Amino acid sequence: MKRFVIVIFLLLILVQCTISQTPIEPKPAQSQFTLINETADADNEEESPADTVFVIGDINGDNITDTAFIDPPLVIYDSLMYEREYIVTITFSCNVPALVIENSIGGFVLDITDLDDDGKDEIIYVYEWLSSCWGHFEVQSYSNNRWYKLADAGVYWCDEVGYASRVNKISKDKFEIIEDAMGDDAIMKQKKRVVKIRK
Ligand SMILES: [Ca+2]
Ligand SMILES: [Ca+2]
Repeated sequence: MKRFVIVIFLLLILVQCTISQTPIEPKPAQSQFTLINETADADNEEESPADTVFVIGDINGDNITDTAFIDPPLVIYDSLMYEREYIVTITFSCNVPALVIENSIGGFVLDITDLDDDGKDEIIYVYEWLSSCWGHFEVQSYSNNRWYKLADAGVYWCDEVGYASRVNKISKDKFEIIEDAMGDDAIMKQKKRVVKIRK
């Protein structure tokens, strides 16, 4: 009888050990989103600082040269996983809010002069594009704690563009912007346009 009790006891220990070593299957994760956001550089080669960091002028009027940083674009997919939108965010080394550019896969920032004599330099954002020789850029100004798009212009960037020379101050509240356009005779022309600054 004593031997039988010992055997039963050992069997119970064996069963307990077997149960404790049985792996617990993890529960499958459930998706909570119909839209998926991700940055676009996941599959791309790593960008160099020259592609994402830009020394610009003094955009906040503290007499210190500022730097702009372009983050990888945010890609927004719809529920069918089609790319619906790209959004670029530009941050700055100084205490200035980020500049958000919609419908852009990326680009670069250039410093231009202070167009309206408020002690803060304006900047140019040049849109990168997927194909074709046509692109565009826009003039942005920081004032009253926000960014203002003052103007934009189309350019034929298969030729040398010279962006900064395309924005020229005329007076305290006006500047001239030069853009490229195809004329009726299919010859490329440059057109000048006067922009009045309104903020
Ligand atoms: Ca500054
Ligand atoms: Ca200014």
